[in-house]
Amino acid sequence: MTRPSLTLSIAAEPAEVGFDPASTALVIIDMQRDFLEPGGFGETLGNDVSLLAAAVPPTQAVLAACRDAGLLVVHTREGHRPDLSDAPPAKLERGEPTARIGAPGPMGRILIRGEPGHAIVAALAPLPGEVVIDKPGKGAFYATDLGAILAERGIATLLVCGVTTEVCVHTTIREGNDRGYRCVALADCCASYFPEFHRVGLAMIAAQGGIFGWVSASGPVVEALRAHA
Ligand code: C5J
Repeated sequence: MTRPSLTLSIAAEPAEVGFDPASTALVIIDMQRDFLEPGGFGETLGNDVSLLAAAVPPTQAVLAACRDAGLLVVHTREGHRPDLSDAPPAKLERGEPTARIGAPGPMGRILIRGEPGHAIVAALAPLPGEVVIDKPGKGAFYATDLGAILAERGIATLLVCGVTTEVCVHTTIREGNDRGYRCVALADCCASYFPEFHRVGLAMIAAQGGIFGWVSASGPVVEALRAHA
């Protein structure tokens, strides 16, 4: 049975955007300990990981509202197989040898699936049954079954949260846009180690009439879903 379509409207840049909860997925990109907590991949690259913390509470609010409204929830994790067979040399050879992907760290081997650092932070932990996509690249579509899962559920719109704005969030929105999805970045639910990159990264999405998406925020999504409940 097909569900009736319902268009909710939210304020966004460059213009208001509509979405039907039945064909919308919340996609939370790489909210992993390796990026948000000290001792992980982000810190080994020389970053101040505390800069990402601000995105967690608004993402929690959107996640709760989406769960209550029955939206498809997708979590992604960047990481590699323990034997590194899915990690190209060009990705592995960057950084200090003692702090590269696969090297031991305080939260286990850096960016390796199954290690403590690879897990999603406790505040945003997936519920049993939610989709978790393990991705070897920056984009969530590359070398994953995300596209097949979204197609099977008839998804047309992606509400995108996560870290970092200009790397994995941007790459995923670009990939999604090229595949025909309406992609909406939720600004306060995204973060970067470089506040300027966060600001400019979001501006790039919405510029030129929304060249590859829209930018909104947690508040409008939560309000729209709560009003519809
Ligand atoms: C990075 C990501 N920044 N999740 N990964 O390497 O954005």
